[in-house]
Amino acid sequence: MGVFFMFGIEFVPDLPLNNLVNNCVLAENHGFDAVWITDHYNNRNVYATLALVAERTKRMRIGPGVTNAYQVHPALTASAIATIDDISNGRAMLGIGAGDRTTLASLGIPMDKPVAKLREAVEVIRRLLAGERLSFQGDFFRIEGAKLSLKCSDIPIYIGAQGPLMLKTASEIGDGVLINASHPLDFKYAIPQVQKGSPKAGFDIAAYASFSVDSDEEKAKKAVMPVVAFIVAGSPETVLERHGIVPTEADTIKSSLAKGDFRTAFGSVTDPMVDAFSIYGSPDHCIKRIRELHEIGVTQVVVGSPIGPDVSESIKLIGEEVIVEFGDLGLNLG
Ligand code: F42
Repeated sequence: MGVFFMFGIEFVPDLPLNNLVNNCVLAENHGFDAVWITDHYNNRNVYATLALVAERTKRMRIGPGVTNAYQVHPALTASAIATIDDISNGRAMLGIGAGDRTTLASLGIPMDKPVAKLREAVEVIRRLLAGERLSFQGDFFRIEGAKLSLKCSDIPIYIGAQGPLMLKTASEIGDGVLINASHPLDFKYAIPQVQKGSPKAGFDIAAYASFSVDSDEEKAKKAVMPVVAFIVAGSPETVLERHGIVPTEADTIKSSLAKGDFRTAFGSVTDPMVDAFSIYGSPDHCIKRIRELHEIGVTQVVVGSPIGPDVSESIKLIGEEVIVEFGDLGLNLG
């Protein structure tokens, strides 16, 4: 069981940024410790977004959750995150993963050897961030005498991971892992995989969870159903089976989404699906779920989309009724 506990929050920069930045400030004022901004080329750029967040916040850690080494060369990632660290007075953290297979395919980038490539990328990033003049001859990256012109703090690197090999690797190369899941069963599977590697002391196991809180449980559920539909459609069969969801139910959602028939897709989301793929409901119910995760070994809960039916109100509710319940567990921002 972890000795510390953090609350993170995730935002997708898919709308004008004013609202997102205001919600980051609100989250900071309501006790959140970290903000993760998702990285997809079709949304607003993740580092431009983080620069605005850095300017307006004072305490929270901030970082991309997650970038990848297929679209961005690790030297550029090192430079970008060092810049965010500079602007934020040492509050940067870096989330990096394999990348989204569908997005990469749409850009014509094959996802070859994702684990090995990520391992190299993280080594390059760490050595550049440490101020080294780097010459590196890897299988994927060849670097001759590269050096950053700016110094930065010791930036924690988190690995986005779901697969067994990536989970194990995360604990070998990372300071933490961001696991896209919400249910204890998924962490009962994932945490032993992480432990097969070599997690250092203070290694942070983060549940990157789909979250929806409201005092009205039905409203919370309704808000999370579209997100759950996409999660079900994108989940491998092994994960569906783990939660007792039969493939045909998932197929209906998948084919409806593919046709753009959102009414059928969202209407086909069942209660067991919502329970498996989100933390939703009243603050009390969410507290219960978070405690279960903490008991299994989760040390950070990242409150992810949709957050709630009214994002700002839900942030306040989480701060006032959920985060306060975990004050006794302390905090270690490293
Ligand atoms: N993706 C994005 O594009 N943008 C985001 O903002 C984002 C956020 C995010 C947050 C948390 C999180 O957990 C994931 C997130 N992702 C985001 C998705 C992320 O980029 C990955 O797509 C996702 O984490 C899936 O990764 P995975 O751990 O399932 O790894 C994949 C690649 C996988 O198949 N892993 C297998 C495994 O067992 O872990 C490895 C299979 C494999 O390729 N093995 C190789 C082989 O050749 O067979 C051998 C190993 C090698 O590479 O050398």
